Amino acid sequence: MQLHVTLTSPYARMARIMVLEKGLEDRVEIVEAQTRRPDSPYYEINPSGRVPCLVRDDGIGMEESAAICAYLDYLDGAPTFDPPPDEAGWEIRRLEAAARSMLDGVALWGREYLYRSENERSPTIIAHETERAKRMFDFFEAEIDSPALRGDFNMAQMTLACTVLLDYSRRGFEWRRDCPKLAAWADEMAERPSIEATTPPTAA
Ligand SMILES: N[C@@H](CCC(=O)N[C@@H](CS)C(=O)NCC(=O)O)C(=O)O
Repeated sequence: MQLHVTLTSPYARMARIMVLEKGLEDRVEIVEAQTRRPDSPYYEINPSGRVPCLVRDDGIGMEESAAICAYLDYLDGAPTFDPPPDEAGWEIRRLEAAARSMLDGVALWGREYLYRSENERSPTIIAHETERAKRMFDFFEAEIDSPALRGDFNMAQMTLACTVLLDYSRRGFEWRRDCPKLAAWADEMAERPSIEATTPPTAA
């Protein structure tokens, strides 16, 4: 199988983390895709142009980090990341959904800085996403002692870690002082081998 990624994408990072968590390094080749380029050969593999995209052993490509993580988790027939349909499982799903919602916002916000020159940036989008991010960092500061975020590693933790461990310095955004519990949690998460091994080479 081939997993197409960029090393800076937090969504692709989740799929890369899952490969490591499930010990699939021998079965899944990591391939760096050329995204956001006119006529990139990657568009033949994934017409949306987004990463991650998993080209399975049957040759079929599938995108979307959550779907790829679930697929990889089920490959060995012994999934460990699928939350049970009980109170604890719904708590994991609730917090995963909130973290993904937060990530969707900060990813959009980051693109204003990564792909647009200063005179092209939208102050309206930046202001909206900055406020959303502030609310979501405060939300997770309040939720961080939930058993779903403190227990066995799961999709809520993976999604939140890939979100808060982005580099916010380019945007001049400092959240650690106001969210000390979340900051300590993020520091612990950063030491997990699968998370450490997938640290982006540059700011994302
Ligand atoms: N919902 C998708 C989001 C994937 C996504 O937005 N990936 C970005 C990188 S962070 C991308 O590939 N962008 C390239 C493009 O938009 O052309 C997922 O969870 O996989």
